[in-house]
Amino acid sequence: MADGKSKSNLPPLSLHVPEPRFRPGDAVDYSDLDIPNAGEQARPDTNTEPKAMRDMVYDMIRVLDDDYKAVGPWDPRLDDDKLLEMLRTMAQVRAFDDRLHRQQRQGKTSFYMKCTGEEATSVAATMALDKEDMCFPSYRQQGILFARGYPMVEMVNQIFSNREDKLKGRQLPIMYSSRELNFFTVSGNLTTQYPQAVGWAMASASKGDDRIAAVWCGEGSTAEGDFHAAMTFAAVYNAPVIMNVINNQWAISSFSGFAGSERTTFAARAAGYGIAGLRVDGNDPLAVYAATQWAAERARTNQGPTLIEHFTYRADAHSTSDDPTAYRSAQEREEWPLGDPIMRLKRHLIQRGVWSVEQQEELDWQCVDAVKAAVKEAARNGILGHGLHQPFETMFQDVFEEMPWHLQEQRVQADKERAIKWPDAEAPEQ
Ligand SMILES: Cc1ncc(C[n+]2csc(CCOP(=O)(O)OP(=O)(O)O)c2C)c(N)n1
Ligand SMILES: [Mg+2]
Repeated sequence: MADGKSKSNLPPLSLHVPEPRFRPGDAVDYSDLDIPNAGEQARPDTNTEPKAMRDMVYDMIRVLDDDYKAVGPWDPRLDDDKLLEMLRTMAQVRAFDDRLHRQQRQGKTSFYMKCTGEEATSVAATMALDKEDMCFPSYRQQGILFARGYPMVEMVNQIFSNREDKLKGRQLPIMYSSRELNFFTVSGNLTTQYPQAVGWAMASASKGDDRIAAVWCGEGSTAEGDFHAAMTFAAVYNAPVIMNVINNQWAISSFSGFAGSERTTFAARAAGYGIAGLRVDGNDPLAVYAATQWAAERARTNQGPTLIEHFTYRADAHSTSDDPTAYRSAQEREEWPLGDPIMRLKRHLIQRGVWSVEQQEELDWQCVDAVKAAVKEAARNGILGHGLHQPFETMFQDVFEEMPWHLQEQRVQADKERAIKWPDAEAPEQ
């Protein structure tokens, strides 16, 4: 065909370019989404061979039914206190997201990312792990820090890149890090955390330790080579790791079809590598908890890794730099058939008789007040553009034990340019 002459009477080849089903203004109809009834999924033993549980990668584990009752073998049977802690933590994450998003709009920080609608996939998952287990998050798992009790004021200091920012202004806002809480530094380079988590888990196993790793990435990120390299290592070495894929349907303005969702599920990637795979209703906090608990027990008993696809929906914009009204139908959020994780857990607790609409209202106000207080306290340490940031010279410190020549050169050049631009600024310490 290269010479213009067809070699056969076959039709010309054609390329398939995925196209999302709904665009701005379109009516949304999710009736063909395959959503099984809650409680109908069998719960295999945690030592089951991956090939004996292959159906699970096409199914969906669900615990909360349409009446918000917990049903079936995956019900983790948590007590009221644990469920209330889960609800409070998710509500606090949402209140934090809403307020910090507004701080960006007010110019106090350059950037923010919400996890609205996806709170269960980090909060409930983390609650099913041990505090000693190592978490390798992407940028939308702030819920891990909340579940592990990280102070909100530290998060806001980082978001404001102020003089109390523990990361010294070297990370994009929201790219937190906490060694104490076993929360690996968030990287903006998608999916780098996957091979790192698997390598960490392999090291833990090779040392004969008892800690496992958990890693998160978005469905779009599964198209990265790092995802597949990590899967290979996890499978080959039977690494004690839980690999979470948060399928929130969108990767900024690219829909999940560009990462392969038109062909199969993300959980089905597990089958190809011969590891255990679970597909979970990501807006059902009890299902997320139960699946993580299952995978953690599997990893801890040397049965190897598990890939968990959390089927959910990114209810808000990708980040403060994004405007989803330009590329998707606003009806998607309203029509999303799996509801909202906080609302579902709230209803569950109400039907259990341990919670009420009034108590929820009070909780929501408490969460708002707590964030307000944290923001106020952090703002005293500086906000964007107010000059209360880390000293300039810290930019070149801490990476190398001895500063290499090229950084020394860059530092000298930066000092010169700084003296021209801000002649009144104090000279940096050498
Ligand atoms: C290696 C790399 N490629 C591209 C980007 C730009 N980028 C940032 S977020 C994003 C979308 C990721 O989508 P997904 O993995 O589904 O996660 P979500 O944002 O939905 O949580 C892209 C393409 C990046 N940060 N790193
Ligand atoms: Mg996504």
